[in-house]
Amino acid sequence: MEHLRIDRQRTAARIGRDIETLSGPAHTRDAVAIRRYAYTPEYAATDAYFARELEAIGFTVEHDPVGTLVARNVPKGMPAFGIGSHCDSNRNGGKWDGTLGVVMALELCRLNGEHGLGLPLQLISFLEEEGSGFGQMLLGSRIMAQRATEEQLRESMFELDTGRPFWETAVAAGYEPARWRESQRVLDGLIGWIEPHIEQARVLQDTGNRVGVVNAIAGYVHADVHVHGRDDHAGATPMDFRLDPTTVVAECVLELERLARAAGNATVGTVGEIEVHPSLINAIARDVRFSLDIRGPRDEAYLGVFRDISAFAHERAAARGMTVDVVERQRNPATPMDAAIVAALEAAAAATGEPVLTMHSGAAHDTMCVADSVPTAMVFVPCKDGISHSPAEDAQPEDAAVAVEAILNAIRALVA
Ligand code: HGY
Ligand code: MN
Ligand code: MN
Repeated sequence: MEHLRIDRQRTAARIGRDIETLSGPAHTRDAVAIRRYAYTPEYAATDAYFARELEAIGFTVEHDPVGTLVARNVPKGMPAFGIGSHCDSNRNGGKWDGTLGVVMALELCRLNGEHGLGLPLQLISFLEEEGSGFGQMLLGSRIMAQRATEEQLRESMFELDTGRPFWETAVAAGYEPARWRESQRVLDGLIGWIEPHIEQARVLQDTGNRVGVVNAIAGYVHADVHVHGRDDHAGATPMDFRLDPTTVVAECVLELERLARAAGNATVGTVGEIEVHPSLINAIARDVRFSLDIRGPRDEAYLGVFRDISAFAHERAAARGMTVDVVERQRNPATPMDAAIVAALEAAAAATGEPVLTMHSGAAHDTMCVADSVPTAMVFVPCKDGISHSPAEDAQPEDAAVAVEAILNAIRALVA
């Protein structure tokens, strides 16, 4: 099949315009970072932007029972090729993470019409990929892949801003979480899925490549460690009489670093959240909660780190006369991409004439959940110095345009 060369300048300009629009004040709850998440006006404004743009080019737009956007140019259940990502953001987010993927998918839908390709397409913009609303990453795609239970959805997920249960918040926003199981039907009939995304690391930049073809996504485990001590006077309590939970946290943070390094295999461990109660300068803490985010391309390696740091926390707390609870939030296994889709992307990306690299993703993506039932792969766009989950995140629409051309041609080959 002849490679279709698109007008990359026009595509880059449209992508740049979409990204700038979606970085405006109506689309973020923060003046510096991009901050938008499920069931907020800013998220609704962004979702509505995509719905309008897609309806304007003849797509029907719906939402699954919890609010994931689904747009089609063919009737439900008919074979289609899936494209998309997420447009919610990290609470300290940048313009590009997730949103660029949905914008690129929208641009693919535009080009499909303009070039009269007639490709059957289904665009998905997943709810709550970042977990910024409820602390639950990949929530929309886990619901679609049925990687959550009704009990979890009803009982153990709470809005970070208000403490309100997820279920109640979804209902108040006009959705029907009771029908959450029907969300899996969205994936029916999909012959493949490609998620465009910024790399969120600096391999493409440092190796001079313009397109990344992702062949595997690292797995992860998320958990909270609650250390229980005793609140006491900071001045009057002698050092020997203290049950200070912050000492256990300090030892665990350094031990996690040691364990992750020792595990090798690109294993990483992060303590991103530390919550001290009562958090007063002149009071010894009573309780401290800290988060664990442990990942890697080999499940046994990072899960081994999770096992060892949990044991370490218990051992160090006991040695200091305190107790610990380790509560797992969720886990998603390391996920290989589909070889045929990876090969089609490699061929199409090579045909763009730009340098291409096949690589794995250290970041998690909704594609991990789609992969259960649909052949999947991802395409990375370089991002400046690998910075992400930061307002300093930056990427080039011109690079995204090359990736769009590659994906369009790969889908043409896969659907033919
Ligand atoms: O954290 C992640 O891997 C994703 O960016 N939410
Ligand atoms: Mn993302
Ligand atoms: Mn992210």
